[in-house]
Amino acid sequence: MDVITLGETMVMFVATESGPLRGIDLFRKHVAGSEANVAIGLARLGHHPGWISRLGNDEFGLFIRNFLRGEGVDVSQVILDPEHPTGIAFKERREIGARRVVYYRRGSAASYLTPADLKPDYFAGARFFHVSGINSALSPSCHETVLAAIDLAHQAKALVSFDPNIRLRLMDAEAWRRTLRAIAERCDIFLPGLEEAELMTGESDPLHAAKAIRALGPRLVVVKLGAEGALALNESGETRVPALRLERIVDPVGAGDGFAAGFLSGQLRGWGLPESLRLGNLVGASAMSVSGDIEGLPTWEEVQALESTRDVAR
Ligand code: KDG
Repeated sequence: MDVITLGETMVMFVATESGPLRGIDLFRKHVAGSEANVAIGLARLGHHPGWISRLGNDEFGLFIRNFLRGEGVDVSQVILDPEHPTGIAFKERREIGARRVVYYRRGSAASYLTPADLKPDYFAGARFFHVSGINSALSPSCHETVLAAIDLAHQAKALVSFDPNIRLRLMDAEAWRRTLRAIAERCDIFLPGLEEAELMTGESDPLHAAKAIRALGPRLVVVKLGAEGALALNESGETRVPALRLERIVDPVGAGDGFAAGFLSGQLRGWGLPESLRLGNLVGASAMSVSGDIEGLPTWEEVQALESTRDVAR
Protein backbone atom coordinates (compact mmCIF):
# COMPACT_ATOMS: atom_id res chain seq x y z
CA MET A 1 0.00 0.00 0.00
CA ASP A 2 1.39 3.45 -0.76
CA VAL A 3 -1.04 5.30 1.54
CA ILE A 4 -2.70 3.95 4.67
CA THR A 5 -5.74 5.65 6.16
CA LEU A 6 -7.69 4.94 9.33
CA GLY A 7 -11.09 6.12 10.52
CA GLU A 8 -14.83 5.64 10.84
CA THR A 9 -16.99 5.32 7.75
CA MET A 10 -20.75 5.58 8.03
CA VAL A 11 -23.68 5.13 5.75
CA MET A 12 -24.92 8.67 5.06
CA PHE A 13 -28.55 9.08 4.03
CA VAL A 14 -28.80 12.31 2.06
CA ALA A 15 -32.26 13.91 1.78
CA THR A 16 -33.49 13.97 -1.81
CA GLU A 17 -35.39 17.24 -1.19
CA SER A 18 -34.63 20.48 0.63
CA GLY A 19 -35.83 21.35 4.10
CA PRO A 20 -35.75 20.11 7.69
CA LEU A 21 -35.39 16.34 8.00
CA ARG A 22 -38.75 15.97 9.76
CA GLY A 23 -40.48 16.71 6.47
CA ILE A 24 -38.34 14.47 4.26
CA ASP A 25 -39.63 11.12 3.03
CA LEU A 26 -36.84 9.99 0.72
CA PHE A 27 -33.10 9.67 1.26
CA ARG A 28 -30.30 8.44 -0.97
CA LYS A 29 -27.72 6.09 0.53
CA HIS A 30 -24.04 7.15 0.37
CA VAL A 31 -20.74 6.03 1.90
CA ALA A 32 -19.19 8.79 4.05
CA GLY A 33 -16.11 8.90 6.22
CA SER A 34 -13.26 11.32 5.93
CA GLU A 35 -10.37 8.87 5.59
CA ALA A 36 -12.26 6.43 3.38
CA ASN A 37 -13.10 9.37 1.12
CA VAL A 38 -9.39 10.14 0.84
CA ALA A 39 -8.60 6.48 0.15
CA ILE A 40 -11.23 6.33 -2.61
CA GLY A 41 -9.93 9.59 -4.09
CA LEU A 42 -6.41 8.18 -4.17
CA ALA A 43 -7.51 4.87 -5.70
CA ARG A 44 -9.33 6.76 -8.48
CA LEU A 45 -6.16 8.72 -9.14
CA GLY A 46 -4.26 5.46 -9.66
CA HIS A 47 -2.66 4.86 -6.25
CA HIS A 48 -2.84 1.90 -3.84
CA PRO A 49 -4.51 2.97 -0.61
CA GLY A 50 -5.50 0.83 2.35
CA TRP A 51 -8.12 1.65 4.96
CA ILE A 52 -8.10 0.46 8.59
CA SER A 53 -11.34 0.45 10.57
CA ARG A 54 -14.08 -1.42 12.36
CA LEU A 55 -17.56 -1.84 10.88
CA GLY A 56 -20.57 -3.57 12.33
CA ASN A 57 -21.06 -7.11 11.03
CA ASP A 58 -24.37 -5.89 9.63
CA GLU A 59 -25.87 -4.97 6.26
CA PHE A 60 -24.48 -1.42 6.30
CA GLY A 61 -21.03 -2.64 7.35
CA LEU A 62 -20.96 -5.12 4.48
CA PHE A 63 -22.20 -2.42 2.09
CA ILE A 64 -19.36 -0.06 3.09
CA ARG A 65 -16.68 -2.77 2.97
CA ASN A 66 -17.79 -4.03 -0.42
CA PHE A 67 -18.10 -0.49 -1.77
CA LEU A 68 -14.55 0.42 -0.76
CA ARG A 69 -13.24 -2.86 -2.11
CA GLY A 70 -14.99 -2.13 -5.39
CA GLU A 71 -13.25 1.24 -5.54
CA GLY A 72 -9.86 -0.47 -5.30
CA VAL A 73 -9.17 0.30 -1.63
CA ASP A 74 -7.49 -2.49 0.35
CA VAL A 75 -9.91 -3.53 3.12
CA SER A 76 -7.89 -6.42 4.54
CA GLN A 77 -7.52 -4.50 7.83
CA VAL A 78 -11.22 -3.85 8.31
CA ILE A 79 -12.66 -5.75 11.26
CA LEU A 80 -16.33 -6.73 11.14
CA ASP A 81 -17.45 -6.30 14.73
CA PRO A 82 -20.29 -8.66 15.72
CA GLU A 83 -21.19 -6.66 18.85
CA HIS A 84 -21.44 -3.04 17.73
CA PRO A 85 -23.28 -1.50 14.77
CA THR A 86 -22.06 0.48 11.80
CA GLY A 87 -22.55 4.22 12.39
CA ILE A 88 -25.14 6.01 10.29
CA ALA A 89 -25.86 9.67 9.57
CA PHE A 90 -28.48 11.75 7.79
CA LYS A 91 -27.76 14.90 5.79
CA GLU A 92 -30.19 17.69 5.04
CA ARG A 93 -30.44 19.66 1.85
CA ARG A 94 -30.87 23.40 2.31
CA GLU A 95 -31.19 26.18 -0.21
CA ILE A 96 -30.21 28.71 2.46
CA GLY A 97 -27.64 28.18 5.20
CA ALA A 98 -25.48 25.20 6.09
CA ARG A 99 -26.73 21.64 5.64
CA ARG A 100 -26.95 19.83 8.96
CA VAL A 101 -25.67 16.32 9.46
CA VAL A 102 -27.35 14.23 12.18
CA TYR A 103 -25.30 11.34 13.57
CA TYR A 104 -26.32 7.98 14.98
CA ARG A 105 -22.77 6.85 15.70
CA ARG A 106 -22.36 6.76 19.50
CA GLY A 107 -21.17 3.25 20.44
CA SER A 108 -20.54 2.41 16.78
CA ALA A 109 -18.11 -0.35 15.83
CA ALA A 110 -15.48 2.20 14.79
CA SER A 111 -15.56 3.86 18.20
CA TYR A 112 -14.28 0.53 19.59
CA LEU A 113 -11.07 0.62 17.53
CA THR A 114 -8.09 -0.13 19.78
CA PRO A 115 -4.32 -0.11 19.23
CA ALA A 116 -4.42 -3.93 19.32
CA ASP A 117 -6.32 -3.79 16.00
CA LEU A 118 -3.20 -2.46 14.24
CA LYS A 119 -0.78 -4.80 12.46
CA PRO A 120 2.71 -3.24 12.39
CA ASP A 121 3.63 -5.15 9.19
CA TYR A 122 0.78 -3.48 7.33
CA PHE A 123 2.65 -0.16 7.45
CA ALA A 124 5.78 -1.53 5.73
CA GLY A 125 6.40 0.25 2.43
CA ALA A 126 3.73 2.94 2.96
CA ARG A 127 4.77 6.45 1.94
CA PHE A 128 1.98 8.26 3.78
CA PHE A 129 -0.39 7.60 6.66
CA HIS A 130 -3.41 9.89 6.52
CA VAL A 131 -5.92 10.42 9.31
CA SER A 132 -8.39 13.07 10.50
CA GLY A 133 -9.26 14.47 13.91
CA ILE A 134 -12.72 12.91 13.90
CA ASN A 135 -11.46 9.61 15.37
CA SER A 136 -10.09 11.36 18.43
CA ALA A 137 -13.56 12.71 19.15
CA LEU A 138 -15.22 9.27 18.91
CA SER A 139 -13.70 7.60 21.99
CA PRO A 140 -10.49 7.52 24.03
CA SER A 141 -9.55 4.12 22.54
CA CYS A 142 -10.02 5.49 19.03
CA HIS A 143 -7.73 8.41 19.88
CA GLU A 144 -5.14 5.98 21.32
CA THR A 145 -5.37 3.95 18.10
CA VAL A 146 -4.59 7.06 16.04
CA LEU A 147 -1.51 7.81 18.17
CA ALA A 148 -0.34 4.19 17.93
CA ALA A 149 -0.84 4.20 14.15
CA ILE A 150 1.18 7.43 13.87
CA ASP A 151 4.04 5.72 15.73
CA LEU A 152 3.84 2.65 13.48
CA ALA A 153 3.79 4.87 10.39
CA HIS A 154 6.89 6.71 11.54
CA GLN A 155 8.67 3.45 12.35
CA ALA A 156 7.93 2.42 8.74
CA LYS A 157 9.35 5.79 7.54
CA ALA A 158 5.99 6.97 6.21
CA LEU A 159 5.01 10.63 6.48
CA VAL A 160 1.95 11.37 8.59
CA SER A 161 -0.66 13.64 7.02
CA PHE A 162 -3.43 14.99 9.23
CA ASP A 163 -6.68 16.86 8.58
CA PRO A 164 -8.32 18.27 11.75
CA ASN A 165 -11.87 17.91 10.31
CA ILE A 166 -13.32 19.59 13.38
CA ARG A 167 -16.89 18.57 14.21
CA LEU A 168 -18.06 20.68 17.15
CA ARG A 169 -21.01 18.37 17.64
CA LEU A 170 -18.61 15.60 18.61
CA MET A 171 -16.35 17.52 21.03
CA ASP A 172 -16.20 21.08 22.41
CA ALA A 173 -13.76 23.69 21.11
CA GLU A 174 -11.37 23.47 24.07
CA ALA A 175 -11.11 19.68 23.78
CA TRP A 176 -10.49 20.00 20.01
CA ARG A 177 -7.75 22.57 20.67
CA ARG A 178 -6.01 20.27 23.17
CA THR A 179 -6.33 17.20 20.95
CA LEU A 180 -5.20 18.89 17.76
CA ARG A 181 -2.17 20.43 19.40
CA ALA A 182 -1.14 17.01 20.76
CA ILE A 183 -1.50 15.43 17.31
CA ALA A 184 0.26 18.33 15.56
CA GLU A 185 3.35 17.55 17.63
CA ARG A 186 3.43 14.09 16.04
CA CYS A 187 2.64 14.68 12.39
CA ASP A 188 4.52 15.82 9.30
CA ILE A 189 1.81 17.40 7.14
CA PHE A 190 -1.03 19.35 8.74
CA LEU A 191 -4.02 20.27 6.54
CA PRO A 192 -6.46 22.60 8.35
CA GLY A 193 -9.16 24.82 6.91
CA LEU A 194 -8.79 28.49 7.85
CA GLU A 195 -11.46 28.33 10.59
CA GLU A 196 -9.81 25.24 12.05
CA ALA A 197 -6.40 26.91 12.02
CA GLU A 198 -7.95 29.91 13.77
CA LEU A 199 -9.66 27.76 16.40
CA MET A 200 -6.32 26.09 17.15
CA THR A 201 -4.13 29.17 17.23
CA GLY A 202 -6.36 32.21 17.74
CA GLU A 203 -4.85 33.67 14.52
CA SER A 204 -7.25 34.70 11.73
CA ASP A 205 -4.46 35.48 9.26
CA PRO A 206 -3.61 32.24 7.41
CA LEU A 207 0.13 32.83 7.37
CA HIS A 208 0.26 33.66 11.08
CA ALA A 209 -1.91 30.61 11.84
CA ALA A 210 0.30 28.37 9.67
CA LYS A 211 3.42 29.65 11.47
CA ALA A 212 1.85 28.96 14.87
CA ILE A 213 0.90 25.39 13.84
CA ARG A 214 4.29 24.76 12.27
CA ALA A 215 5.92 25.78 15.55
CA LEU A 216 4.16 22.80 17.14
CA GLY A 217 5.99 20.28 14.93
CA PRO A 218 4.67 19.63 11.38
CA ARG A 219 7.23 20.19 8.64
CA LEU A 220 4.51 21.33 6.24
CA VAL A 221 1.26 23.17 7.02
CA VAL A 222 -1.31 23.68 4.26
CA VAL A 223 -4.17 26.04 5.12
CA LYS A 224 -7.20 25.50 2.86
CA LEU A 225 -8.74 28.87 2.06
CA GLY A 226 -11.86 27.89 0.09
CA ALA A 227 -12.46 30.39 -2.71
CA GLU A 228 -9.01 31.89 -2.00
CA GLY A 229 -7.15 28.66 -2.77
CA ALA A 230 -4.51 27.31 -0.42
CA LEU A 231 -1.42 28.48 1.43
CA ALA A 232 1.44 26.13 2.27
CA LEU A 233 4.26 26.84 4.67
CA ASN A 234 7.41 24.75 4.99
CA GLU A 235 11.10 25.33 5.70
CA SER A 236 11.48 27.16 2.36
CA GLY A 237 8.72 29.66 3.11
CA GLU A 238 5.17 30.10 1.82
CA THR A 239 3.52 28.92 -1.40
CA ARG A 240 0.09 30.20 -2.41
CA VAL A 241 -2.12 28.79 -5.16
CA PRO A 242 -5.48 30.18 -6.29
CA ALA A 243 -8.71 28.17 -6.17
CA LEU A 244 -10.52 26.81 -9.18
CA ARG A 245 -13.48 29.00 -10.13
CA LEU A 246 -16.70 27.06 -9.49
CA GLU A 247 -20.07 27.92 -11.05
CA ARG A 248 -21.97 26.38 -8.17
CA ILE A 249 -21.17 24.54 -4.96
CA VAL A 250 -23.64 21.70 -4.48
CA ASP A 251 -22.23 20.49 -1.15
CA PRO A 252 -18.96 21.52 0.53
CA VAL A 253 -18.77 18.41 2.79
CA GLY A 254 -15.97 16.19 1.55
CA ALA A 255 -14.00 18.98 -0.15
CA GLY A 256 -11.19 18.71 2.39
CA ASP A 257 -10.92 14.98 1.77
CA GLY A 258 -10.76 15.57 -1.98
CA PHE A 259 -8.05 18.15 -1.37
CA ALA A 260 -6.04 15.68 0.71
CA ALA A 261 -6.38 12.98 -1.96
CA GLY A 262 -5.27 15.33 -4.74
CA PHE A 263 -2.43 16.80 -2.70
CA LEU A 264 -1.09 13.40 -1.63
CA SER A 265 -1.42 12.15 -5.21
CA GLY A 266 0.80 15.02 -6.36
CA GLN A 267 3.34 14.20 -3.66
CA LEU A 268 3.27 10.49 -4.58
CA ARG A 269 3.99 11.48 -8.19
CA GLY A 270 7.05 13.41 -6.99
CA TRP A 271 5.55 16.78 -7.90
CA GLY A 272 6.53 20.04 -6.24
CA LEU A 273 4.31 21.90 -3.79
CA PRO A 274 2.52 24.25 -6.24
CA GLU A 275 1.49 21.40 -8.56
CA SER A 276 0.41 19.18 -5.65
CA LEU A 277 -1.64 22.03 -4.16
CA ARG A 278 -3.30 22.68 -7.53
CA LEU A 279 -4.27 19.04 -7.86
CA GLY A 280 -5.60 19.21 -4.29
CA ASN A 281 -7.74 22.21 -5.24
CA LEU A 282 -9.01 20.48 -8.36
CA VAL A 283 -10.02 17.26 -6.61
CA GLY A 284 -11.51 19.21 -3.68
CA ALA A 285 -13.56 21.33 -6.09
CA SER A 286 -14.76 18.20 -7.90
CA ALA A 287 -16.00 16.77 -4.59
CA MET A 288 -18.15 19.88 -4.06
CA SER A 289 -19.97 19.44 -7.36
CA VAL A 290 -22.20 16.64 -6.01
CA SER A 291 -24.15 16.00 -2.80
CA GLY A 292 -22.29 12.86 -1.67
CA ASP A 293 -18.67 13.01 -0.45
CA ILE A 294 -17.11 10.78 -3.05
CA GLU A 295 -19.27 10.69 -6.18
CA GLY A 296 -17.49 13.76 -7.59
CA LEU A 297 -13.94 12.50 -7.00
CA PRO A 298 -12.29 12.25 -10.43
CA THR A 299 -10.28 9.43 -11.95
CA TRP A 300 -6.81 10.23 -13.23
CA GLU A 301 -8.14 10.12 -16.78
CA GLU A 302 -10.81 12.66 -15.84
CA VAL A 303 -8.19 14.93 -14.26
CA GLN A 304 -6.19 14.83 -17.44
CA ALA A 305 -9.26 15.52 -19.54
CA LEU A 306 -10.38 18.57 -17.57
CA GLU A 307 -9.71 21.70 -19.61
CA SER A 308 -9.08 23.81 -16.57
CA THR A 309 -6.25 21.58 -15.39
CA ARG A 310 -3.97 21.94 -18.36
CA ASP A 311 -1.27 23.25 -16.04
CA VAL A 312 -1.76 20.42 -13.53
CA ALA A 313 -2.11 17.24 -15.56
CA ARG A 314 1.14 15.90 -16.91
O1 KDG B 1 -15.04 14.76 5.58
C1 KDG B 1 -16.37 14.41 5.35
C2 KDG B 1 -16.81 13.38 6.32
O2 KDG B 1 -16.26 13.65 7.57
C3 KDG B 1 -18.30 13.30 6.44
O3 KDG B 1 -18.84 12.79 5.32
C4 KDG B 1 -18.72 12.44 7.56
O4 KDG B 1 -19.21 14.33 8.82
C5 KDG B 1 -18.75 13.23 8.79
C6 KDG B 1 -18.14 12.68 9.99
O5 KDG B 1 -18.32 13.31 11.03
O6 KDG B 1 -17.49 11.64 9.99
